[in-house]
Amino acid sequence: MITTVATTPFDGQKPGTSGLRKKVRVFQQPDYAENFIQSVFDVAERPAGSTLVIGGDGRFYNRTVIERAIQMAAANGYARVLVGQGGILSTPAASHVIRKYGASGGLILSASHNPGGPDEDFGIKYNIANGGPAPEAVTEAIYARTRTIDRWMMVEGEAVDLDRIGTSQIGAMVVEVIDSVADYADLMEELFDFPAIRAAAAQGLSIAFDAMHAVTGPYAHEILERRLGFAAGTVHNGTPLEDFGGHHPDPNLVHAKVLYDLMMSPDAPALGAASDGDGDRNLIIGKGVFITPSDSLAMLAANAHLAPAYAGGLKGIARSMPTSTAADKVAAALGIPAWETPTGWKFFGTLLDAGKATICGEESAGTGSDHVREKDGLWAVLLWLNILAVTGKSVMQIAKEHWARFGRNYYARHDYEAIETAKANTLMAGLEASLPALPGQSFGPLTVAAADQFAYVDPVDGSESRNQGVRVMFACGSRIVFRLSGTGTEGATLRVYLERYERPEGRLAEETPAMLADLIAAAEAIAGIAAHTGRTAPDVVT
Ligand code: G16
Repeated sequence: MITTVATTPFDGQKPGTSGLRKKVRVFQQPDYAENFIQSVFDVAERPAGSTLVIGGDGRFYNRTVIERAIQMAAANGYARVLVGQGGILSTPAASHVIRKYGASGGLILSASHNPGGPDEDFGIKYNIANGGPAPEAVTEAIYARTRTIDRWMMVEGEAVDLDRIGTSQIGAMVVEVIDSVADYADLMEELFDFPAIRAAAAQGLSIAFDAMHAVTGPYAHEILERRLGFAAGTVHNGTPLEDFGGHHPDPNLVHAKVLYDLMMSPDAPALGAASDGDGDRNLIIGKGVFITPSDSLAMLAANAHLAPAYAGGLKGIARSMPTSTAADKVAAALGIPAWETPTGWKFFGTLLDAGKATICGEESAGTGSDHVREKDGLWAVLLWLNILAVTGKSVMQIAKEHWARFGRNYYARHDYEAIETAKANTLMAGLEASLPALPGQSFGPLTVAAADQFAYVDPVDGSESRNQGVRVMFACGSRIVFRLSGTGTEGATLRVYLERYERPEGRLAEETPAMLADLIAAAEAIAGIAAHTGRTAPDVVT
């Protein structure tokens, strides 16, 4: 029997860069999660007989929302729900399951790399039938619906046992609890040269993988230790915990410091890697060398042909605007298109669907390909392992050879977190107002060649996205980008992206902070970060 519950709209249910992210306490308000999910169901394209995929990263409040989402799906006419065992599905695994089983979409419960627990963060995102994040037209429609919603619907029934694989029924709807890992692990086995990696592992190729007590633990245990034969203990922090052990499941040099220190020590394995809360991000560190996400994208693209799935070549490479231009140089050398999109994986969907790009990546530690429609942390790790196994080279060798061929893009992102929103908006407005006067001005040795606010017209569907970040381009090819994050849950986060290009005959083996010092000073002079925010140093440098 369908129960209809009267409700009233909540302010601020606008999906950000990647779904609706708020504090758990916000989600715990009566009707809060229900209003959002009902709004998704009210606007989503879902023909009669549709299947819905549900899964999450295992964080606190996951199970509560999954149970409610299943009851609501039954009342809203879905024929079938596929849910990961224990409520667990990594974001890329959910994308794969949506595609493999022809679902009309999926709900992924995650706040990604944000911390978890009763006082921390939670999130809900909706992915469409191609397996990718809902595009802006859909998220706008969901948001519009949240502002007028007056009821949500559910079917009450026996709670589904999320821990037991099998099929049950709620009303007319079938609920299948599926193995969270198997489909995804099979897909990885199709893409990569598992025999070559297995052979290299047997001969001493080693990896330390930090799952950060988040969702990739079970996936990494299965793929790295069981299917590829890396030693037991290869996977660190491999049990998903509701609060990620009290840490931020954010694979960067701050939150994965233990891994970084290991990789800089004499005992380092060949590859150090980590993934985030929901398994879509990756961190790559070689013995004695950190590979920036922008460089990793470029190096993976340059060597992708070594993996069976990409042996026939790439159709194109796409990167988000703030990501360094290292990948563009690879695309040029391969004679394929390089696409520059706004921040947000959702912008890659049309390019991948249209066959215009095969590999995509972002500075925010995301890399992936057309095998799913999300970025994929373990995919990147496996492609690196495939390359190491087939070439027999070290990460350091691959990086040095890459820079010697394409030049090196020194790169860093400076984050100023939890700034008062009004102050952050004033800073950005000031920057925008200063744009027309910037070209020709000099900051130390740097002269501004052009400055603009990035806007994008999707080459496939023609949709337009404005105000995607302020770009300041210098005559020497260096660049600073300023934008406000769309994923924070507290105040505003200012991101300042700094990039300096050195040609193959230039200085390729310097320390990044020294190479970026002039750009850091210019960023302060141009944006007045200290004056606007009172901050004299970033909270996080990645
Ligand atoms: C999300 C998006 C990414 C984006 C990142 C950072 O990643 O999926 O496309 O690059 O946020 O976005 P922002 O700079 O707006 O904070 P995730 O891993 O958090 O889902």
